[in-house]
Amino acid sequence: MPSEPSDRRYLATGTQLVKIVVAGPFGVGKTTLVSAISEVRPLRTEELMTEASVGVDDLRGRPGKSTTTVGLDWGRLTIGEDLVLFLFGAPGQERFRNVWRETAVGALGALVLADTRFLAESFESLTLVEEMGLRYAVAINAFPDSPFHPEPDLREALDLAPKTPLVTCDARDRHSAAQALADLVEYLMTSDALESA
Ligand SMILES: Nc1nc2c(ncn2[C@@H]2O[C@H](COP(=O)(O)OP(=O)(O)OP(=O)(O)O)[C@@H](O)[C@H]2O)c(=O)[nH]1
Ligand SMILES: [Mg+2]
Repeated sequence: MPSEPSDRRYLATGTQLVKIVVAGPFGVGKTTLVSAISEVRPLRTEELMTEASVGVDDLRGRPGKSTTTVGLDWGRLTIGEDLVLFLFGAPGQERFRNVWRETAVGALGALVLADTRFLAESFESLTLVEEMGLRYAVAINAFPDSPFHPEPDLREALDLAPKTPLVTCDARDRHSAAQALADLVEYLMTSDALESA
C-alpha cells in the first residue's frame, strides 16, 4: 500500500517536514551516512559488537567496524528554504526486522544503500521497503575494493524499475550523501504519491 500523503507535515511557516528512512543491510554505511549529513547532532544507538556477534554479523569487507545499530539513527537535513528531512536509519540485521518496520511507519520514501561487494544482501531491504509501499532510491556506497558495474547491470541485478533513481555515493562525505538524498527527494516530489495529494 503506498505511503499516504498525510505522512507529510507542515509548519505554520509552510515548511514541509518529511520523514525518510535510510535502509540497507548490515554494515552498508547507514549510520555513517546519517552522521555525515545531519545538521544537528545525530542520535545513534550503537552497541559494541561483542563476541556474541561473531558468526551472526558478517564482518567481511568491514575491517574497521566495531559497532552496530541496535535501535535507530536519527538526523535532520534542511533542503532549500521550505523542506526539512528527518532521517531515520534502521538496523540492518535480519533479527531487527520488526524494529525496521516500526521505524519506517509514516515515511514518505527510503534511501536504500547497497554495496557492490555484497549486492544480494540488499534484496531483503528492497523487499521490506516495497512491502511498506515506500518509494525509494538506491545509493551504492562505494568502498575502496568495491567492484564497478555498469548501471544497466546493477539495475538488472537489483531488479530496479527504470524510474527508480540509482546513484553512487560515499556515505562518509556530506556533499555526496546529500546529493543521493536530493535525487531521492526530487523523485518523490515528482512521483504519483505527491501528485495525488
Ligand atoms: N571506505 C569506506 N568505509 C565506509 C563507508 N561508509 C561506511 N564505512 C565504514 O564501514 C563501516 C560500516 O558503517 P556503518 O555506518 O556502521 O554501517 P551500518 O549500515 O550503520 O551498519 P549496521 O547498523 O550495523 O547495520 C564503518 O566502519 C564505516 O566507517 C564508505 O563509503 N567508504
Ligand atoms: Mg548502523
